[in-house]
Amino acid sequence: MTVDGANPATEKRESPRRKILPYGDRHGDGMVQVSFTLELPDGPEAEEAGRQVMKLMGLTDPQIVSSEPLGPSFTFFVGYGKLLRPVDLDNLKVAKLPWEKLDPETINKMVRERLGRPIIVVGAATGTDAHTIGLDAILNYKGYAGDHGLEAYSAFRVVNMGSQVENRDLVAKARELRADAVLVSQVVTQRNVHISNLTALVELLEAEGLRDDVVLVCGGPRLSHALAVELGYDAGFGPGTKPSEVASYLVQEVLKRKGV
Ligand code: B12
Repeated sequence: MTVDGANPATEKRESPRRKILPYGDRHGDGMVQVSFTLELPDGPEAEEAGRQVMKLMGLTDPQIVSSEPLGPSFTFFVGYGKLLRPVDLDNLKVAKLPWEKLDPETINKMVRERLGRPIIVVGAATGTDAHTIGLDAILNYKGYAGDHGLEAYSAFRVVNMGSQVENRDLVAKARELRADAVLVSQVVTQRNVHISNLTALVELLEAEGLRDDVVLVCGGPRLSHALAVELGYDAGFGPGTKPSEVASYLVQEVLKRKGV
């Protein structure tokens, strides 16, 4: 039997639908691992509540395999359960990013030959956000996961303002340097603070008449291109982003806007 209940021996289809279940230790077993915290002291009641959480997630045969007290009134759980509703691969809508991945030599050459000066990039982690590692991974020479940051390219002049930068200071710096691109990092997302910070920046750039002069990019572990566009950004980059992906996007977008 296949995961959608069809018996391949007796049923023939012109083009079978491609469906998939999570893999635990054999094809189609649907096993998943989840982890979460409940605001309950560790004990039998918390464990039963944990199993209920997993049932509410649509998992069958929920098992709590680890429960660890987090102080006197919270418990952290790890559970295993089965997901029996498959993902229909033929119905997936996959957002394709509207830019192409380029290698660093091509990026440097394009900017040298078509713009004749480096692209000016100003970056910051804004608001109260003190996380700099993600922004540095994209901007600093050293880069991330063996991929050099924008500072390593002759195509970019990078000003990294660091963390806890006020939106007004970032906008002032972008104006002073006549930046081509503004890059913002938002890592903390508690109470949707990233949404309010990012929205306030767009509003400020618009109020200052600068929004159309810069390519506006945001990034962070809970950001996506779709969310960024919804918030009024030109592009957004999520977890695991490599600097060369950002470099590829920036060079294509800046050169397109300059018409060169
Ligand atoms: C290191 C760290 C810290 C360090 C930061 C040091 C530093 N200089 O950055 C310190 C100790 C200071 C810290 C403090 C806090 N932290 Co902290 N921290 C982390 C930790 C462990 C790692 C983050 C990290 O560096 N990841 C590695 C980088 C490379 O990944 P990244 O940030 O996702 O960046 C990549 C992409 O997202 C993207 N990207 C990111 N930014 C940008 C920007 C652009 C323009 C682009 C294109 C791409 C891009 O590209 C990067 C490379 O791929 C995470 C937990 C975790 N494992 O993720 C918690 C975490 C982020 N912290 C958290 C919290 C809550 C805090 C504090 C509020 C704790 C507290 N109560 O004081 C404070 C915040 C203080 C503040 N005012 O901001 C939470 C955030 C929860 C949430 N959803 O909001 C996390 C998730 C921990 C947790 N599970 O609770 N933290």
